[in-house]
Amino acid sequence: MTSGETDTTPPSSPVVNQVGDTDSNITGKAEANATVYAIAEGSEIGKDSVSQAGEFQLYISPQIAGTRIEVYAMDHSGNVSEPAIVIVEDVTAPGVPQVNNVTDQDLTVTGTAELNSSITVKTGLDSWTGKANTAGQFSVAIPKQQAGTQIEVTAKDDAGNVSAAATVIVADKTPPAAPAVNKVTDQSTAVTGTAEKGSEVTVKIGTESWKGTTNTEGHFSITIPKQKAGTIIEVKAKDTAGNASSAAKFTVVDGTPPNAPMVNTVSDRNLEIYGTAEPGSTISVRIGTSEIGKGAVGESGFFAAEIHAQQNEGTELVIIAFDAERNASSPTKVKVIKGDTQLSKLVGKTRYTTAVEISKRAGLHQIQSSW
Ligand SMILES: [Ca+2]
Ligand SMILES: [Ca+2]
Ligand SMILES: [Ca+2]
Repeated sequence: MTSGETDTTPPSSPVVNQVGDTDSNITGKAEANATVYAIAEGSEIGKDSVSQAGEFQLYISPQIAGTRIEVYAMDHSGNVSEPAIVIVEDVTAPGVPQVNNVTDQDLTVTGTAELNSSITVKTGLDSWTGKANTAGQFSVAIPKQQAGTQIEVTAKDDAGNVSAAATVIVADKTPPAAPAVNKVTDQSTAVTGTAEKGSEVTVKIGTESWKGTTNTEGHFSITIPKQKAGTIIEVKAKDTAGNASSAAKFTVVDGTPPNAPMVNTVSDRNLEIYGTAEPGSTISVRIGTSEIGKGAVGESGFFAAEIHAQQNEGTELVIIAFDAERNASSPTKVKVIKGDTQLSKLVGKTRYTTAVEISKRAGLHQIQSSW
């Protein structure tokens, strides 16, 4: 510019570098020694002098992404360039999403994140996506996850900036299955069975209870005092998250064998074996292991077990009582003796037969001559 001449030529438009929404300056190139200023929404937001080398750096407070900034250059004569237009870029990642608790029963991951952001839910190699609504709420459908699974949730804005991940661990809300319990008899001093590995098992009888823990294979054995047959026992398992199973309910069974039967003398003329045993039990008469007769024991405890044939003198009979649970008594062994011929002669006499019957059923071995 020569002195005396009036400069009426405006500078060319500045060349402006991209501006991000975190930037606190605008840089670029413009006519040397000009002044550059930036205008956003009608207000000046910054101003700088261009260096001899034609470079500028004007300070601004960071602008919201999408803001349109016009940058002008003005020379010493007050000529103003056409504006350079720059739209503030979104370079800010959304904040970490807030994620609600997720349980192993849930089919969604819910929470809040940056409005309209895209949500990614990730477990290991699997991922599912959704979108935050205009209020920032999201609900992303997922398949049920196992308790303890780590879930990562990120939000991505439209510019592709991804938030840091929120991490949640899937909580256990699933109760264990009811324990499988082995038979408990009135002889048992422990309740045994299987339940969920690592669960706590409680045995409840009336108002009392006993606790134990399953081992790594799920087995448990909980010591209890002996219970009467017919007692109701309930067994529950509780996982480490405190979820309790339904109760396995069962009855203590009779595991006590009857006492060995008391058996009257048996002669080679007998077709019935008489004696006493546990009321309600069943009598089996055997030779060796083969059954030759049986009978029921009445309420009074007496029995008359029919055998299918008279046995020879010297034959060893084995008499066993079984209770309703088929618990077997120890065997009573009797040897068949020679019958009393005198008595057998008199069998026809009603009075005598009656007396014999009464005596036999009373468990007497000898007939008293009371007639
Ligand atoms: Ca952003
Ligand atoms: Ca569980
Ligand atoms: Ca019994």
